[in-house]
Amino acid sequence: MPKERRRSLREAVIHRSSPIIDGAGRERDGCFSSTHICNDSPQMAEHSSTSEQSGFVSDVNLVGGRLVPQVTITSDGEGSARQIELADLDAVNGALRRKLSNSSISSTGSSIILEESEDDIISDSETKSKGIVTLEHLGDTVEARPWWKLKTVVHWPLVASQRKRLSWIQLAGHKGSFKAGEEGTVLKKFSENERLCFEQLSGDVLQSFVPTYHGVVERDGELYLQMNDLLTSFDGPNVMDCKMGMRTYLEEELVRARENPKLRRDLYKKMVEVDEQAPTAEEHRQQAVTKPRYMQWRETLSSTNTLGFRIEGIKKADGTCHTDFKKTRSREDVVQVFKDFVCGNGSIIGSYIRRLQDIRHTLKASQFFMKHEVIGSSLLFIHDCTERTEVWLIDFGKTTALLDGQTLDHCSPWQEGNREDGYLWGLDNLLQTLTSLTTEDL
Ligand code: I3P
Repeated sequence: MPKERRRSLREAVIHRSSPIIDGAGRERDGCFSSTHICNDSPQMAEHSSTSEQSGFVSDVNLVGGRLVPQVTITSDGEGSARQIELADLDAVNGALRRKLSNSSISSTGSSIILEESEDDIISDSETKSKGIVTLEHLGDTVEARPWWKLKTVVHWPLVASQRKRLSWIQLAGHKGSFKAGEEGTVLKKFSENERLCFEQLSGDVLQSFVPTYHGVVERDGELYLQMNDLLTSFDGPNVMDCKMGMRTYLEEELVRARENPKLRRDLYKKMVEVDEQAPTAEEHRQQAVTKPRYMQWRETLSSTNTLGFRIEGIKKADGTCHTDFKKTRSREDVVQVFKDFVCGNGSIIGSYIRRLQDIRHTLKASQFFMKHEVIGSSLLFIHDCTERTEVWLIDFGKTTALLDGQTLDHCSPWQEGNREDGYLWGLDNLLQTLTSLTTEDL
């Protein structure tokens, strides 16, 4: 599918019910086109003849059996980020959500669609792997700031010739999802799930443990969530991303996957890179696996299933970046990684434990936490040479509200339907693991 076509398919759709306000509080016109229900298929660029025969259905248009309007945004040209009012987003009727998984727990069946990867709000040129990415910074004051960071993205110090280019190290998540924001902030690609979470976290006891949220902004025709850069106040930060929970996919993803199974070649390739023996004979033959199959394999390979968390990536102050923790599974493996991360400094471990205890205490009191299935969210550990430490809750793209009246304890075993995520169980295991470290010879 041509690039332009794919881009228009993933573009957001907003029914304009109120004006867009620019930074100076003036009403702006011509920013958004009118709403339309788009029946184009947003699926992968390539798909097999099988999928053509089976006539696949657009899962952006049909999310969980509901029709989802697409949003068309027309940029009004250059520019810096503009604040988007809540009313504009409300008009989307809760439908503009980051597309979640669209594959199947079964890797067999004639109606399974074969696809390379899932492109949703991620632009065509952006891939979804981890590693170094270079982003254009649009501001003028980059050189004044030694570090930029949000969530799982960390940048290298600038050299003179790179004044306005930032090299970022992405420890986890979708590459290409971030842009530098105004001073001290970063922009993350818009996700309705995540926006709702930030809105609902406002006023919740957990608020002080998540990055300060500054609302939705539009830049170059794309929507972003603006939030504080967590690294600005650190002097050469060391950063670790720990993905929490015993499960990394939503129940909703499983349901959708059953309804519309797809095979993914990219996930097969990632699987084989780690372990050639991992795919079944059938998967080898198809050279593809379904997303739930891949996600479940990742969970058993790492400590997600056994400990309720896993280490996704580390960036150290010396510039080294490590993202190969797919096989870090046992408690001993985790201990070793933490030891290396803090360079054997027991005082830093002690501070991390205290902060995690605060987080645990607050989670137990949080209405938000009680009423959400928290999937794919991470704890971001940060410390520097002054032994300053912080731990933040980040990444709510797959954190989803429960039905009215339903609550989770975040400890009970998961059975499909109960939506338990094992977050607190994982946090307790993490606390125990770190506590064992302080009693060991560091
Ligand atoms: C990715 C990881 C992400 C997931 C992504 C996977 O695997 O599990 O959490 O994104 O799915 O490819 P890995 O860590 O091995 O690279 P979501 O959590 O958003 O589903 P994707 O390829 O469909 O983006």
